[in-house]
Amino acid sequence: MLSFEKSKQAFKESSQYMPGGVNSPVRAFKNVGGNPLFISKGAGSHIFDIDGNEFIDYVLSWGPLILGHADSKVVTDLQAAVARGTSYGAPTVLETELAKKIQAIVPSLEMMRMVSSGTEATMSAIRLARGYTHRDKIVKFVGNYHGHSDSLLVDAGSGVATFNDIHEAPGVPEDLAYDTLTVPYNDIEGIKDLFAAHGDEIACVIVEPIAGNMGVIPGTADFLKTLRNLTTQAGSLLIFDEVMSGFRAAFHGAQSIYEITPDLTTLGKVVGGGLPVGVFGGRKEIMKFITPDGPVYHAGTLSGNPLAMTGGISTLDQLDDALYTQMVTRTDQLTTGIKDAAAAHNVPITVHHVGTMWSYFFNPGPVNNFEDVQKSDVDYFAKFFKGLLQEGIYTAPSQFETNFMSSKHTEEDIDQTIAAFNAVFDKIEVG
Ligand code: HOZ
Repeated sequence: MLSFEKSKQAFKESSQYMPGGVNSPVRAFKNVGGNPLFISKGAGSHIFDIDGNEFIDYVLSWGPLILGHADSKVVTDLQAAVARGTSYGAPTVLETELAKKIQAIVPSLEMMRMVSSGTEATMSAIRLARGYTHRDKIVKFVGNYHGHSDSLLVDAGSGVATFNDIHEAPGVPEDLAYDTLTVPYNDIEGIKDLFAAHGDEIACVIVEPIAGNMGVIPGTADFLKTLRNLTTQAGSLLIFDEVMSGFRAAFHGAQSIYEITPDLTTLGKVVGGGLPVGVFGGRKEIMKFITPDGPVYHAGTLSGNPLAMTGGISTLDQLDDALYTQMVTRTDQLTTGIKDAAAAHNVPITVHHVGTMWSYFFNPGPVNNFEDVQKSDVDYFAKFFKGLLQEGIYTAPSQFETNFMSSKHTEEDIDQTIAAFNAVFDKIEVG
């Protein structure tokens, strides 16, 4: 048995200073057994905790680390950047350099703004959509998560789904929640009905085209096309939240898979290479509504921070189609191995993967929306998660999150992970 004694002590101490002992709730492991590991370092596909345990890491900082931990070029570039100063509060050419790279990969971002988190990106995109259309209502989908700003916490996935009743959002003014309309994910008739009733009041529809905050659930092509058509007809904006799926579902994002051009896109995670970065951008005429060109306010002391820009540039510089082929092949191998292991042990499972994103539900499926995810056996998930930890595998500590693959995961890592799944299925019986 691995010992987590030092992590336990560290958690006891951190709990005196931070609610739940953490700075972001899912990290607390509360729903899977309540003792998070405190990490001392990461290297490639592996992380190490303060007890000296080593794990193959599929959380990868919740997505950003597509090149694994402490990639040598990213580290060298950051070391050089930090020596030139950490922040200036004035423009640098690094911001334009990163913007050009992003635009080359995701061309629908004709103009963009850099921010410091995915939450800021989605919050700012929503304000822009409201300012541009002069409408207040927004539409989101049940179990999609777009960060923790007030308007977007309604019926949200991720930590909200992990710990709370998603229909409750204490602290969010009722008047604000009133303007957020929700529909089940992948529900074509539901969104058509909503537009029939409220189309001319809707500023925007925001959607995770590949949902990743209730496990991985791809939007169907018909569903996403319907969103494009309805928003165009109603004069509303379509926002693709690609904070998670950007550079992950495919090199050029989920929008390249579906061949749909949203009006606005939000990015985060990979775009900062492990530093705090978010981006919102899209059609030039809409982005021109942002201050100082236009009337919709947006600002940030650390927006476009030189270290954050360097992390993003250094990461995007190293991505190419060949690397994606390698990562997607490994993801295919792993998810096939997990399905086979579950089948050999008669465990009902649904495994989803898109590009470098993957997750599994202890649920015979199909899993197409939040209601389906809720049918999963979360008690077995919690036991299974702890079993995997004992086998040296670090996965997302919630049924409502996604696992990731990095360029540093090796065939050996994959084989070891599949062996671990088999070992845990041997030890922990379902039901
Ligand atoms: N909301 C993030 C995953 N969807 C979790 C962030 C974190 O805890 O670091």
